[in-house]
Amino acid sequence: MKRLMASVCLAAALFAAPAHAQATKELVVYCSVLNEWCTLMVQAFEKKTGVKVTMTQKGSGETVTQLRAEAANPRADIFYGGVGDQHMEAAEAGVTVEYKSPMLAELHPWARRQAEQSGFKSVGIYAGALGIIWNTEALAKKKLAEPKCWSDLVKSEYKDEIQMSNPSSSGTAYVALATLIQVMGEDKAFDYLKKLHANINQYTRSGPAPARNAARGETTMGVNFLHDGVAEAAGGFPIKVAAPCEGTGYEIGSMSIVKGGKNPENARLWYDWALTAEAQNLAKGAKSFQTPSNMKASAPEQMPKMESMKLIDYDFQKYGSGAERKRVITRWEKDVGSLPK
Ligand code: S7P
Repeated sequence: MKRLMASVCLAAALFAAPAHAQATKELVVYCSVLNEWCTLMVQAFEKKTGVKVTMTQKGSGETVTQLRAEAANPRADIFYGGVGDQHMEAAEAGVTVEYKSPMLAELHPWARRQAEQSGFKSVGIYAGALGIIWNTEALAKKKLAEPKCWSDLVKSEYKDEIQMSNPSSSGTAYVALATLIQVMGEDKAFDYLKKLHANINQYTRSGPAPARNAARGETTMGVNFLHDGVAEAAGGFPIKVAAPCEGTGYEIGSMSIVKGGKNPENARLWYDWALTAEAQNLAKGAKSFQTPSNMKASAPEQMPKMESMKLIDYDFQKYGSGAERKRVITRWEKDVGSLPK
């Protein structure tokens, strides 16, 4: 009996011991930064680790919807990038898992706060402020003044000149709603959004789309994260950006590990590496100019300087809650989205 037990234990040890050696060589990343940045990250990680990455790029709003839908049979290992509120929502919905990376100590306090507030189910990888972007040539041709404030965007001369994304699909647009509510108070913000509706030519599905469309002359102005406008300017398009004079909100772009992913070891490998200065320095090579969360990463020259803007004390805990998000978006759909044009 003793001998039998010994051989059972030995067999168990043999199967358990090579867990590391048995680690998969694959990783599935749902990536919510711009496609060029996602691709650079994947190439660099594959080169460094030999792990084969399957990457799908989608905005953060759509990614959270997908992660929820796949919860019973998760396909992804990592949710990389995208608006922090959406990562908070994913954490609350139980589709991501807690992980305390040894890299946390190298991060700015705002990135660590995102980790703490999500119960360590996500972490900040970049920050970026929301604002107004415009096509300088289109504006000059139409003899319109440069917008500087939220209040400018509702002026009648800007009728049909503005795009913003749709909060039902876009995390960026949700940050815009939450920002306006925090700047103006909720009822005034909704009055404002109704007036703004008259000047909107399209609510786009994805957050960066208004900047892309303005760059190509398909709209004159957009409500965007400022770095999305700067990315187009760096691509040679006539785009300028402004942080609204009344004050503006910002995102803590984040990252999370998906619960039930098939490659948890590689997920942690990606997570730790993505928090290094080396990985974060790749962003500027893809014309992504957010503020990096690693204190040792170099700030790109084109990066919108958040310290020179009037930033609100954005309540990430409140606006990251699924219930609040649902309430605000439902009100927007009812009071604003359903209005005739
Ligand atoms: O990388 C550009 C960027 O604007 O896209 C992210 C996000 O996926 C936008 O999601 P939505 O399409 O749902 O608005 C932002 O985090 C990031 O700054």
